Amino acid sequence: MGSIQTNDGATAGHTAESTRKVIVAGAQLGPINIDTPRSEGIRRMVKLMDDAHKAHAKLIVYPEIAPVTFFPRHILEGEELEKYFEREVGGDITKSPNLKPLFDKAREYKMDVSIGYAECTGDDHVHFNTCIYYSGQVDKVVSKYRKVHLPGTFEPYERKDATNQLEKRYFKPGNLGFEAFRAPELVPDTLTKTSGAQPNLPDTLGKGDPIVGMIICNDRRWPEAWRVYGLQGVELMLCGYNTTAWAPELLGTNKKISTQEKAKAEALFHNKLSLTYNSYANSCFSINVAKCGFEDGKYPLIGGSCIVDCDGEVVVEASTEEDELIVAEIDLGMCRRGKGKVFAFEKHRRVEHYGRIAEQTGVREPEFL
Ligand code: CDV
Repeated sequence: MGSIQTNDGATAGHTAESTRKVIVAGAQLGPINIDTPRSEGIRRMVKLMDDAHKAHAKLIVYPEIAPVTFFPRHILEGEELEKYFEREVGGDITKSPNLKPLFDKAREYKMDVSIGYAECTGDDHVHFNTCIYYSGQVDKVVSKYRKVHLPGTFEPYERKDATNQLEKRYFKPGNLGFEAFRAPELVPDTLTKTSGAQPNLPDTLGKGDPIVGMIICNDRRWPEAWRVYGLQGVELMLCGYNTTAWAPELLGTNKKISTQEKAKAEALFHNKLSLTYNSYANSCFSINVAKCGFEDGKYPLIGGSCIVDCDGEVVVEASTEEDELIVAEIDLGMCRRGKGKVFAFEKHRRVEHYGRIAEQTGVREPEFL
């Protein structure tokens, strides 16, 4: 446990004049079993944060529902279910007793943190699959995202030994949309309101504080989610995931993926395909972080945590299915090329032909001949 992968100290897309370089980290977690105490999960996460601090990272990203086992595979109710959810204290998740040790450390290190957790809201007790962005630079939670695309089923599968994915049962679909936000002071020398600068002018594009977006696991397979962020000029996408490596009921099966080994290879391929293509098509970097390995010795989750650059190339990738830190120095200034040329949306998009994307949910085939 506890290895570190870096991009060999090389700057991904270094340009001498750019001031938008920052060292970032993804904290891949190995399996967390159903009987693993929450405090143990948090201890391992703090250890990875210590390593990220030593590597001079200013941002660390953790997986979906990070500190506990991926409980939506189990049929749970009452206290057995509620115990997996986090609650804000006085409207502040950094004070939740479970997560506080992690945020206390982030405050000490002045490190930005994105972390996924199961959220139970204050008054109305609604459940969401959530992540937040805490800025260690200014000691404040600056954004929250609630997973929009919930995979799986409401009812468990009939076959008793099938692996369930009961996210539709345990969570409401996210109600916060895909709102990009700026990460304060993550890179130096940015334009801000107080300097009197206006965004969206030719000479101020890409010069404010970094524009960040968050998605959770299954969301990464939906180009619509990425494009909504792309339209807000996103430079850095963050994505935590728990992706099963073998679940024929959930994912379907055929000859090509008839064994666990082949199914896992395909799951890893689709993971990378989604992350690399959508990073390229929206000219943004992405930090993508797994919880992985065999939870409870029998539920396989893929690894493949990676940092992808804005040309869709993998900069650094995890090599284990255990706790492992991936680290890269990225240059957000690199995003300008794609945003200004091939994916200059304002020059090339044809929204008059895109109506169906927002008006229609399912498929409607053409009339038969
Ligand atoms: N936690 C997830 O959202 N998992 C899904 C399922 C389909 C494996 C995923 O897209 O990875």
